[in-house]
Amino acid sequence: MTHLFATHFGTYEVGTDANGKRKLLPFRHDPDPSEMGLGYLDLADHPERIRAPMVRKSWLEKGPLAATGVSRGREDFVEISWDKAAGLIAGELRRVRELHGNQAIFAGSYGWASAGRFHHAQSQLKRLLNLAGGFTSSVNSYSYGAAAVLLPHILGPDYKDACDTSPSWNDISEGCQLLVGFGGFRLSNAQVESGGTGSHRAVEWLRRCQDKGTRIVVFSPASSDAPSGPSVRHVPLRPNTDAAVMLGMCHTLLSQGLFDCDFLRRCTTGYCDFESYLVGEADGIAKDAEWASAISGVPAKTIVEIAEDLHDVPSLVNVAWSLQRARRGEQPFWAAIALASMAGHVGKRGCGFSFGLTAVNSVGQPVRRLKGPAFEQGSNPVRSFIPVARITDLLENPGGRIDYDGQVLELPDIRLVWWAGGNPFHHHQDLNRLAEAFRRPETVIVTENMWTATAKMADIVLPSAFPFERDDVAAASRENWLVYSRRVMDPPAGVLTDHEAYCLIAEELGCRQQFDEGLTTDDWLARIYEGYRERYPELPDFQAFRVRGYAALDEGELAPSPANHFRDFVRDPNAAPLKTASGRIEIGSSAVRGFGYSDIAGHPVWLAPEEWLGAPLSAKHPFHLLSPQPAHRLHGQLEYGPASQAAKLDGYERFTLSEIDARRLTLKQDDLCELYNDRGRTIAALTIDGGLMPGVAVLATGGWFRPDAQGVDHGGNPNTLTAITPASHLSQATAPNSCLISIRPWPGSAGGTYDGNE
Ligand SMILES: Nc1nc2c(c(=O)[nH]1)N[C@H]1C(S)=C(S)[C@@H](COP(=O)(O)OP(=O)(O)OC[C@H]3O[C@@H](n4cnc5c(=O)[nH]c(N)nc54)[C@H](O)[C@@H]3O)O[C@H]1N2
Ligand SMILES: Nc1nc2c(c(=O)[nH]1)N[C@H]1C(S)=C(S)[C@@H](COP(=O)(O)OP(=O)(O)OC[C@H]3O[C@@H](n4cnc5c(=O)[nH]c(N)nc54)[C@H](O)[C@@H]3O)O[C@H]1N2
Ligand SMILES: [Mo]
Repeated sequence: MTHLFATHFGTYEVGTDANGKRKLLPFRHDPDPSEMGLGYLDLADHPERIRAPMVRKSWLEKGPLAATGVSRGREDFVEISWDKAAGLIAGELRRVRELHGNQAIFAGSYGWASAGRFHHAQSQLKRLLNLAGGFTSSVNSYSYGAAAVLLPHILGPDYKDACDTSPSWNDISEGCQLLVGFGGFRLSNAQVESGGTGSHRAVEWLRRCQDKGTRIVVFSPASSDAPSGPSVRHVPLRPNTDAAVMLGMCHTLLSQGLFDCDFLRRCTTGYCDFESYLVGEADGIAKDAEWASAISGVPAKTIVEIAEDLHDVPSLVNVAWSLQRARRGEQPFWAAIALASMAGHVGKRGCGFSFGLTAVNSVGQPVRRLKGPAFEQGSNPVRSFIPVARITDLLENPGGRIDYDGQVLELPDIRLVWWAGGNPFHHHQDLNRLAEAFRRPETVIVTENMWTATAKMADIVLPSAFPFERDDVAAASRENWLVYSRRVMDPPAGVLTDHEAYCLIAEELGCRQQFDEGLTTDDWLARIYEGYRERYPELPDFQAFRVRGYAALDEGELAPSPANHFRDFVRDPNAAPLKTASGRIEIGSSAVRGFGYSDIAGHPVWLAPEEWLGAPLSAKHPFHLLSPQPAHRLHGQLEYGPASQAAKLDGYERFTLSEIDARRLTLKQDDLCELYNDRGRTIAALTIDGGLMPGVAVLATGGWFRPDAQGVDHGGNPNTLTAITPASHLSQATAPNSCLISIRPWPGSAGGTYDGNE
């Protein structure tokens, strides 16, 4: 019997060390296991662990109304019993419902939680709250929120998930000779898969493509986004200017007559308007390679060369998700679709366009995807919702209105917030502003396993068991693995699983029977697994699965039918139309144009963001900050794990700058620096990166927000600096990658300041 533990960063085997203590080992069937999780068990007795239900002192003493306001996040907590906690929460839910209605409860509760279908934190919370009359929810993700709203208009709702456009790695390795990656391939990202995996293969596939002769071009401000290898070319460019480069390439193809007229006519709509824009019919500006070069810093000659190549050989344009996590983030995705359509290889094996290769493990994996049941949430009678990244707007502006995808959403008046399985004080932008907004509702409840910055902002904190303290069935909806994740140890006394905690609250609310249906955890796991078996009868029965520890569809084989999404469509667009308004790829969309938003047009365009290296604000804040995913942890999770701690300097996060900028600022390797702008200040230690473009600073996400009494964050969280401004009025998506900052030495380290005027 293999004793396995499933996480978002892969599957681990449970063994023992020389002292007989439990430890995690790489899963023997995983060719490229992640080291990230090896120290996970160490967190079980970490001092930041929450060990009992806790209530903020004045909330307990004075009640929610008198306690609302400035002291949330700045006050002590009092330990209470589970019975007391369940009573307080049930009472508070009843009070808010009766006085303000269920839409006054916000439980969008965005976040990655843990792998495991049954103990999925959001599903547990939403099932409970649906039984209690519902809540205001959120839609879309931080990962590809702009794409999720744009792509249904351009490619149809089947492609709402950005990753679903990608050809399979197998097809790419066989059919594609040139892979052009805007945003490159940050290989540490491929360690992760939502729901877990048994087999990390993305990096191996990328290498296999190179071995088969696929040339790779990477456009990125950082050379570290380019994989190594002789056939790789790195082209640096200013952040947020990719759409301009792509437009310059489209113009090149147009002016040289290298575009595929037949494809554009048969398979796309709206090209004529786009062409008028390219040649500058209305504004007199040709979007040619010279124009794109002035914006992006990429030599015009390079833009022309690569455009010609994209046409001349079977090619694939891949865009990293990070590019749409920016102001006007829809544009690089839309422009890539236009570019690939002009180049004329869409629908050919392994060619065309794709989004997010190596963003997570699954994109492009040639495997059958396991579509199985989740823990049922029930249905939510409340209709009000926000696009997920509008949380600050929601709390700041009750009764306000926001545009979203052709609709106008009214923001309800939120009195109670409940978060479980997510960490908005990690993931959301402009954390100082979020902290103010979080002081407005009457009650904040957080279910967490550690004292995250979000838990500290709560009134009631429920301690949650770690995933290695419970049994579960884990599966990712884009992978082919099911893992029986077996408890490694018991949770501390005083800590319950989310399900056990909500059973107590359901009891108080009088809906216990509907909540747990009288089933044990084992019953639930069997029920979930049997749901998979109904769809995939070849899976072993539950007992056999439990004993073996895992099951995989077509283990070790390629998927029976290679995914080539656009082949049938391209062959005969009338017989196999896309589910867009026109049935075609919409290079121009009359729906998007019809919304009339100021920050998105009816076809791909380049619109300068407010914060980028060409903006007036760059005279004051001369560095463009990028905040990619952390290589040694999953967002804020595992922050106290050994891998994340080892990557720091004396507990401080590291950020990177180019050699030129370090010299200008008279800073040395390891100097502590203050990164700041009008929104906040954070401290991080300098790493000089010879491959980074001057003018760009990189600070990964996930450092825990730890503001001192002056409001200076010592956790190195980039979201102290980023803005809540959305990608556009269309998507209202998050846009942290459009952020200008200044940098100066933090007292204690030598060095001058650089104000941008050399
Ligand atoms: N600046 C900037 N910000 C970003 C991004 C960026 O690129 N730049 N990227 C964004 C993206 S793409 C994402 S997806 C988000 C990620 O943001 P989040 O998903 O919010 O980050 P996590 O740290 O994974 O938060 C999950 C939390 O759930 C808790 N948890 C785990 N298991 C359980 C459980 O069983 N029960 C309960 N109750 N809690 C549990 C963990 O302890 C953790 O605190 O960040 C976004 N933020
Ligand atoms: N180890 C680890 N892996 C993860 C995660 C994690 O927390 N840890 N999180 C997972 C999640 S939730 C997600 S959504 C994915 C995200 O996957 P991505 O969105 O692809 O990842 P990022 O790391 O945000 O950005 C990738 C690269 O984009 C480049 N970049 C940023 N802005 C620009 C730009 O304007 N132009 C160009 N050309 N390049 C730019 C940066 O240099 C960066 O290295 O990662 C997943 N993988
Ligand atoms: Mo994400």
